[in-house]
Amino acid sequence: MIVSGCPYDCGGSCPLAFYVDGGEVRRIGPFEEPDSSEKPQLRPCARGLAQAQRVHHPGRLLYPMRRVGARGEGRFERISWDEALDTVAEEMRRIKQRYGAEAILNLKGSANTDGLIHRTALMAERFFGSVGGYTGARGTISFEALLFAARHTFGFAPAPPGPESLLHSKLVIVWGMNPAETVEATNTNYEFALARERGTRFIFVDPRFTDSVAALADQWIPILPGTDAAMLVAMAHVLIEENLYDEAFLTRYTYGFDKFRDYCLGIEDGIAKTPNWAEGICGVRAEVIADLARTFAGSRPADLRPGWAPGRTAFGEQTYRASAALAAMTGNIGIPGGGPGCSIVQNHREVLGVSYPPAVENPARKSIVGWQWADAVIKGKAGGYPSDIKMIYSMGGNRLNQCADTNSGVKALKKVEFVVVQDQFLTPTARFADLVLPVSTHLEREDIQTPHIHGDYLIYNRRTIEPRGESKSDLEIFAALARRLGATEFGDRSEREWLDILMAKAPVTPEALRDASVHRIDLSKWQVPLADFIADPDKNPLPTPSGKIEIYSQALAQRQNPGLPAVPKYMDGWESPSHPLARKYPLLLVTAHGRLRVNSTFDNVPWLRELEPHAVWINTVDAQARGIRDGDVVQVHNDIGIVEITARVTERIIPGVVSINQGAWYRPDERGVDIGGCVNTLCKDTISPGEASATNAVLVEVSPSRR
Ligand SMILES: Nc1nc2c(c(=O)[nH]1)N[C@H]1C(S)=C(S)[C@@H](COP(=O)(O)OP(=O)(O)OC[C@H]3O[C@@H](n4cnc5c(=O)[nH]c(N)nc54)[C@H](O)[C@@H]3O)O[C@H]1N2
Ligand SMILES: Nc1nc2c(c(=O)[nH]1)N[C@H]1C(S)=C(S)[C@@H](COP(=O)(O)OP(=O)(O)OC[C@H]3O[C@@H](n4cnc5c(=O)[nH]c(N)nc54)[C@H](O)[C@@H]3O)O[C@H]1N2
Ligand SMILES: [Mo]
Repeated sequence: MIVSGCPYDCGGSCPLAFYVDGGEVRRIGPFEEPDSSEKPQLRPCARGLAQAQRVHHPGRLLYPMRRVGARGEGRFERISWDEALDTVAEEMRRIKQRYGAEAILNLKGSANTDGLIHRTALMAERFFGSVGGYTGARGTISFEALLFAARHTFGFAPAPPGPESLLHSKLVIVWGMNPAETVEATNTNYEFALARERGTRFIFVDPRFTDSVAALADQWIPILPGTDAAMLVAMAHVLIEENLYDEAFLTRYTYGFDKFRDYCLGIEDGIAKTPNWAEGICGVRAEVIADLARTFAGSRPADLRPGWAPGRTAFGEQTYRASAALAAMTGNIGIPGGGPGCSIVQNHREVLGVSYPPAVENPARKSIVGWQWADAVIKGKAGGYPSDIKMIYSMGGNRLNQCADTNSGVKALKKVEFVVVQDQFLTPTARFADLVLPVSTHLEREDIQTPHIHGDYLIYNRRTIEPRGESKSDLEIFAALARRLGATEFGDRSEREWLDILMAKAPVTPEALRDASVHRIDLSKWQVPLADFIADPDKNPLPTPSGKIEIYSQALAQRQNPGLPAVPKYMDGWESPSHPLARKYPLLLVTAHGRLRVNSTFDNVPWLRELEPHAVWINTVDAQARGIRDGDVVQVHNDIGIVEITARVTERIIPGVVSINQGAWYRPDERGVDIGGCVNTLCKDTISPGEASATNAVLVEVSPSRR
């Protein structure tokens, strides 16, 4: 038995016991920490336990390969590593000389998020920075809207309340979050269940009756996606009208509440944001909205906890600006059991005494919004983007599949002069490569991993099996390329040398951690975000212009962008039921993260596919109106694409909304219909004013398949 970790980008971070025989992983189980009686087990999920089928999958890329057919056709021939690396280095040199370094797009992905050495996105930036520069893909597709709102409200992004804080909550409002399926941290779901067992009330606001709702909810409030800000400002209206807000808290800790009050009451624009007003937008009955506002105000301490999905909508920022305002109005910020209403992953690397390899700046200083890469490639400088991309280097991501508008992604991949993909599988993106470089998995190399949310532990990633075929780690590949390109800044260190450097300040040595597998630290000090500020706001001001929680953001006021108002506001998205397009495409699509995959990773694992068919959820009312029965093959379509998929007719989603989990592999057939069921065939690449990807609340129609 060999203990190692699972560093994928699912939010969790788990140690696992691997039973290896004959050089192959035969069985995987959970890891029991010998002296962790006080701590709950870091319990792995189905994906972690099924990963032997991924690592030993017959489709693993084993050798470098060169394209032989047309681009995208998927035909390749095996070549040697020397030839592959020489070709990549030559192409990079040629493109840089001819067009400048900015013509190379670093299309990094989030594959390995927890590894210190092998964290894919950081390694790609280090490599491309050290070899002369690139056009970067900026932003965090997961939660850009939340980050934007947090920075303008608190000056930084607070962590979510820790598990010990949660036990004090009388009420948790889980808003667009599904921890029973979509992992936040390894044990979030367990922590919620524990709090509930001890008496905390849970209310879920989600268009879907998710497994989390089934397991944890005292109440389920279904809502139309993309309209959360309307419901939140209506709740604020109730608190104001019924004088249920904490005036003393607002005076001491916040800035500009009066302007938000004026907006809610309609003093600013003549429209009072009453529950009746909101009902017409978000589909939640006015009494339910008013009740929720009163319950929230009457249940202190309460944690209003929005997930990240509501932010991946047209004006996603407003949800979190509004939820933070509500958390402040109810005096729930900085107290045990409360919450800031707007929080984000927190990696406790400093407390754990570990670091990443040093960053290398991008000498070309050019970047595009990461999820608009295809549009940027197609339109280039003439379309207002900062560079004309001639080469795409995709590493640790499957961005054709994972960014909105796959059909335009195909055009972009066909347009450039050279495409390199560095992956473990021939993904939809890799099919378009001119050169494919096979990468080893985390089980075939060594690293340390830290969870990115409230992780009070380090895990040693042991090499469990030998690299499959001729696959190499990203570190080896980039180091070999850096040598060929004469770049020294990337460094030519072994994994062991890196570990000594990155763990120099850690409480354990790499050897001791390797023996123990997991090392825990005490995070009890970090349970209550913003506690210091609340304890003494003069001594510990926030990094906002006023030093306080900015319900009215001075920085946003200066920007004078109507899409980014200074106080939280509801604005009608460009894909909403009131949009003219809704006459043609009347259903709103949500694209959640499911239990079968980590984004598009694991989509090819048979055991996981057996758990649940990939399907579109559609309400019985909507299905009947279209002559669709459960199990029928249907087409989900709009102006940019068509997905063919099985219908799951269910009451678990509200009428007017359909849902397809993101991450299934794009597979267009000869008609141009995506029979793989990739949601991004339907999502548009339009971004929110704060640059968030808007892949939730997308207008579509569902029709019986004409086949
Ligand atoms: N199992 C698993 N876990 C994962 C991942 C994975 O792929 N698989 N991916 C990880 C990653 S990269 C990320 S960024 C996070 C994502 O974490 P989240 O963004 O929180 O997760 P989602 O599953 O997209 O959405 C959560 C819930 O929000 C609902 N929802 C969608 N749109 C709206 C809306 O407009 N309003 C409201 N109120 N609800 C809405 C969905 O129905 C869903 O039930 O998850 C991480 N965890
Ligand atoms: N419609 C819609 N689209 C979405 C989302 C949504 O909610 N809705 N969510 C978005 C979110 S939050 C995210 S984070 C993105 C994720 O999108 P991506 O960052 O593209 O992540 P994955 O799809 O998991 O692709 C990771 C790829 O890296 C490969 N890989 C795994 N380990 C390694 C490694 O060590 N090295 C290398 N070189 N490759 C490796 C895997 O085989 C896989 O092909 O998707 C986004 N796309
Ligand atoms: Mo993400």
